[in-house]
Amino acid sequence: IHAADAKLTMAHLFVAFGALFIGATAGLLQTLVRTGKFTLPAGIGYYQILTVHGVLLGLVLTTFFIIGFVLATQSKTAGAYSAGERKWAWTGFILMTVGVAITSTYILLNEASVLYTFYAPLMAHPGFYIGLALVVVGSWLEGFVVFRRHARWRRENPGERSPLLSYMGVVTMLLWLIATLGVAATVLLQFIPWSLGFTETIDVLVSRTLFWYFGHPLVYFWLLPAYMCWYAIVPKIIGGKIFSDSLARMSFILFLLFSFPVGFHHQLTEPGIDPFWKYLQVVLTFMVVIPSLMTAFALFATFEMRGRELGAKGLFGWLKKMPWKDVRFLAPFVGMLMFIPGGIGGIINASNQMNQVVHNTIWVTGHFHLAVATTVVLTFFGVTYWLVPSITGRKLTASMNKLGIVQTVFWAVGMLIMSGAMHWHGLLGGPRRSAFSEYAGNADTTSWGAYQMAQAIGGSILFVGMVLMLVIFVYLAFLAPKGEEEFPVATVSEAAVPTPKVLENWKLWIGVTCALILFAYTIPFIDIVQNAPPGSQGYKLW
Ligand code: HAS
Repeated sequence: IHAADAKLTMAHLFVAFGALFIGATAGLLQTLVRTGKFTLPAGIGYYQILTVHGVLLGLVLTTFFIIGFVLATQSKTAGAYSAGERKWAWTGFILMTVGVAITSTYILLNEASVLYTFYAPLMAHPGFYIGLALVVVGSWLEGFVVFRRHARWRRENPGERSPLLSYMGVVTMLLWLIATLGVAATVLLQFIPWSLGFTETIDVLVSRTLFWYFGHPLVYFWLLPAYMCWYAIVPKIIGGKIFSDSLARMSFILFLLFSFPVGFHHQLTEPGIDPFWKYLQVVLTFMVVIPSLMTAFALFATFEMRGRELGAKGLFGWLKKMPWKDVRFLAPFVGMLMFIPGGIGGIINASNQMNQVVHNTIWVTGHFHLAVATTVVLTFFGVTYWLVPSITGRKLTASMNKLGIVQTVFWAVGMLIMSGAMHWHGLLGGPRRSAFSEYAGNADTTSWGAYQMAQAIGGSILFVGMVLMLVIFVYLAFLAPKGEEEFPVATVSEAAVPTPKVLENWKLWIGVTCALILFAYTIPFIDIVQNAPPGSQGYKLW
């Protein structure tokens, strides 16, 4: 890709991997605290490091990595950015980085120990929210650059099918843009005035509803770049082709449509929301499972087609033909594999009755460590192995490839132990978001010890995995031998049907998305505001 675009992507990756270092160290400390055998030194608080962990890994690592990756794949497939576009992207990046610095400062000063969900009525220093708002505004600027570049490609190539990775980048950033409207609203209209003392109260339910309007699409904003790699890059690495361009685009559009009207599945136990609307959003949640099942189908088809080309026989013969020793394949593949239990856990969470059992237990923490911290993050690591050397003019050496395989094993084993223990511990009633406690000798807690220990063992293995990843990243960015590394982008199988033009009809898809949002949220939102308790912000509003 163009050297100036490569610089832009690398800047994002440096922030992302810096966040990985601090965030994962905080994660290790949390698992140690939860064993009850370790106390944090120097008056550091448990919720302080839990906030560091959630904000730096859930919001900073992901957002910076994703935008860097989207920019690189778009520059590769749609062509370099113009000088003006690049300037806007840098402005966005700087705003985001300044925002992260402000937010992190207040967390580290223990003035914002409110976790990454910053639920009201927990109140942070206004700097925490202002920093977050800057991150969001900066990311919007970068999103507009992605939209502009895609539109420019379409103008310059009328009637042609747009590059798949650029198209996917547009959907990913569109999803982010529409989702962040919710969090921007609660931060600007509720949290900032309240934390500055301009308003005395805050409407808790309005703030949580706006947060989860954002929070669920947020998890698909994390997932879609992993799917970009699975659909359009992994087939090239295994020497195959994309199973179907239209299926890939369709699944991205389905994510855009169905990511939004489902936020209530995070609020199933909350009073103040009519059960009918919870029911409706649960049904819609099952709709958003469909594009993941389509993805699983397309990937099996890709692997099988390639396997058969190489002479594989039988249902699973393809397994023997995959390039297991190539970390660029292995890491995302392990990610896919872990998404099978991760996705099943999600379906359990979304089922109203079962949600009553697992909600607010550490089972949920186990679920998202499989989904985001394994599926998504291992795929991002898999991308790093070729992306960094490819855009910095270096080579992924055989020894780094081997170290990458060791890294993948450490990450997968650590996560399986930690997350497996979290699932069981949760079913035994272990709460999430909580430091060690014996709950005044409550009998239930006696069975938790082994699971807490297993989480600390898993967490320690993961810590080694994190260190290995950082060593590899730094080596690939600065020390690897100069050379040319492939930027793998697959072509579409000749057997695939042509892509229908309607998939590029943005007005239509944005229109349907807005209609679904209005349908799922208008009446419950009016209800929430109308029923706000006397004295709250919402009450005055009505
Ligand atoms: Fe979730 C809570 C429901 C997916 C992340 N989720 C969370 C939280 C996070 C999170 C961070 O309904 C906690 C938020 C908080 O702090 O409170 N989740 C779902 C559902 C899905 C789902 C239905 N979640 C994700 C993804 C995440 C993520 C993806 C991050 C990236 N989740 C919930 C619910 C809650 C929740 C409730 C609230 C719980 C509560 O009470 O608080 C679905 O999208 C899952 C669909 C996925 C599948 C799997 C498809 C499999 C594929 C792999 C193919 C493999 C191959 C290899 C080809 C059905 C695509 C095969 C090879 C072989 C050899 C076999």
